[in-house]
Amino acid sequence: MKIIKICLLWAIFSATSVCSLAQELTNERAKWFTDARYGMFIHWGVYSGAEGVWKGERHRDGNNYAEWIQYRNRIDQKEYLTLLDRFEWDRIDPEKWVILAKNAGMKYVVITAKHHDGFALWDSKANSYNVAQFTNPQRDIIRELAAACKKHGLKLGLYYSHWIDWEHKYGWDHTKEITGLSNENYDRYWQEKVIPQMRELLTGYGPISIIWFDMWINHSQTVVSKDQLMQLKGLIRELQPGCLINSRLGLSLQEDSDIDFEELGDNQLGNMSRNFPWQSPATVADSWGFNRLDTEWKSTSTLLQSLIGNVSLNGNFLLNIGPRANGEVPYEISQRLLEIGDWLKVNGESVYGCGAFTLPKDQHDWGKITFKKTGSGACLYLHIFNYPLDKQLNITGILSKPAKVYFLSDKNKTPLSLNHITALTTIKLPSNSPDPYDPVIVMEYSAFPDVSEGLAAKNIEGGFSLTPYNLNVPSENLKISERNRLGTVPPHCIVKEKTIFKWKIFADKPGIRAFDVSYSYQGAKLKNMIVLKAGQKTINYSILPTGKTVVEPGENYLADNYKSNRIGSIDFPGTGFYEIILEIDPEENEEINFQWLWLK
Ligand code: FHN
Repeated sequence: MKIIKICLLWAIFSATSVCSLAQELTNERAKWFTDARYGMFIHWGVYSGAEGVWKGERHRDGNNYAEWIQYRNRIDQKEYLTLLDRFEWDRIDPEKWVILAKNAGMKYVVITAKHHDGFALWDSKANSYNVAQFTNPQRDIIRELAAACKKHGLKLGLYYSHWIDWEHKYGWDHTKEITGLSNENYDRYWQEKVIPQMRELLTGYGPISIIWFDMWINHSQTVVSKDQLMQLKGLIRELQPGCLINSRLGLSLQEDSDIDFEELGDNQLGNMSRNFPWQSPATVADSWGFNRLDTEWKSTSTLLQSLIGNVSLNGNFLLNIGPRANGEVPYEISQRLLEIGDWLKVNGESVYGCGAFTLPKDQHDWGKITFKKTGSGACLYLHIFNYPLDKQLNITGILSKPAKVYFLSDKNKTPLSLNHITALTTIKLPSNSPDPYDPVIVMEYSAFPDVSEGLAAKNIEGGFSLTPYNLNVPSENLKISERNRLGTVPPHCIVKEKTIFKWKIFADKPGIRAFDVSYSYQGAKLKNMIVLKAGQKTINYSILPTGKTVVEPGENYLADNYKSNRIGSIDFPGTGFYEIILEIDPEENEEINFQWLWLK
C-alpha cells in the first residue's frame, strides 16, 4: 500500500506545531490508549473464505493482502459471496478472539466492521450487504464481539472503510479513476451508507473506544471532500465523545487538528519519540486477512521487540490476527501472541503506562529503555535484546544513581551488583539470561533522574563507535549516505570540504586509548588529512586510498573498501567527560567517505 504517503503525513505531522494543540485536546480522551500500548487488530470477512487464492490463482499483488482479493482478482460480487459457503458458523465464536487478546496481554481490540469490500459484520439496517442477511440463525459479529470485550474487560475499536467501498454503486473503488465518479454520486454513497452505518455502530453497540478509518492518502487526492470527513467526525464527537479517531480519517492536521492519534503506515515502526499519541498497525506475516500462501512469519522476538521499540518512543502497537473462515486463528499467530502474553504477564509493568525516556532512541546497542513515573520518583526499564557476553550492562548518560536495581521477573527484587560513576551506570549481569526474549532490569530512582545530553554511549564491546549519527550536537548539514541495498557499502558521511565532527564521551577510567578510523577514499592523492583532537592532544594522519573490495566472485561486482585504520593513541589522564574532535580535510575536488571513529 501507499506507505510512503503515510510517511509523508507523518513528516508533515511532526513538523507542525498543531501537534501540541491536538495533544492538549486529546490527551484526556487518549489516556487509556497511551497506557494500554498494545492492541489486537482483526481482519475477518468474506475474503477470509478465499485465503488469498481465487480459482487456483493467488492474489494478484505482491503484498499478499488477501482482503483485497475481490478487487485484485476482479471477482464479481455474486461469486464473491459464494465464499460464505465455506464459513463454519457454528464454530465461529468472536469471544475466542477476545480471550486470545486477553491472554496475549492486549488491552483493546479493533475489528474490521466493514472492510473495503463493503460487507458489514453487523446486522445493518442501513444496508443489506451484511452478515445477518447471509446467516441462519442471523449473526451479528460486532454485537458478539462487543459483549465479549465487555465481559473480558477489553476496549472495543471498529475499523470502518469509509473511503473505499466495492459494494455500493457509488462507493469508491480505484477503477473509478478510469471510469469516473461524480461528487454528487459519491455523496449519495456517503449519505446512504457511511453516515447511517456509522450512526448504527455508534448508537447500538455500547461504548466504542476507537473508530479506525483507513484512508491512507489525503482527501484532496481523491473523491472524498473535507465536508464529508468533517460530517463524519462530527457525528462521532456527538454520539460518542470519548471515542478516539485515528489519522487515517483523511484530513491533514492543518485542516483539522482534532484527531486523537497518528496511525503510521502498515508495518511501519516508530523512528522517533513523539509527544502525540501514535500507533503502528502490524501483521505477523504480510497479509491482514488470512492468506494460506503467506508464510513469512515474523518471530516472537521480532514482534516483541517491535512492541517495546514503539513503547520506548511513546507509541502503541496494534498486532493483527487474520482468523480463518472457521473462526480459528492460525497457530503461527496464536502461538506468537501467547508467547508475548506470557512475557507480558511477568514484564507488563515495563510496557503498560510506559513511554519514552529522555535519552536518544538508539543510544544503547544492547536494547531499549522504557520509562514510567512513580509518584515523585521514576522507573527505567532496561530491555536487553542483546545479552552482553562480558555480562556488563553499560548505561551511558544518567547522572543519578538508582535507588534499586533488579530483574522485573524477580519477585524478591534481589539487588543486582551496580557501579555508578558520574554518567556511567554498569550492572553486573548473571551468567544466564533470565528470559529468552527480553530480560528486563528495573532501575528505580527516587526522583526524576538527571541526564547528561549528547553523550556517545559505551557499547556492548566496551568501546565507543563514533559516527555521524551520535555527534554531540546533531548537524543537519552533513551529507549522509545510508547503507546500500545489500549493505556492502555501509552508512557513511560524504566529505568534500573541511568538516569537523564533534562527540562527547564519558571515560570511566584513565588510560591510553587507541583510535581507529574507517573511511573510503577512492582517489590517488596522498595529502588528504585527518586531524584528531582529544584531551589536549592532537594526531595528524594522512589518508591513503582504500581501493575496492570484490563482493561476489566472477560478477565484476566491486564495492568501495571501508576498513579500520589505526591512527594513533591518546592518553586520557583522568576519569571524566572528553570532547573528541575529528577534522577531515580533503584536497580540492577530492571526496572522503567517513564511516566511524572507534576508541576503546
Ligand atoms: O487496504 C488496507 C489493507 O487491506 C489493510 O486493512 C490495512 C491495515 O492497515 N489498511 C489498508 C492499507 O493500508
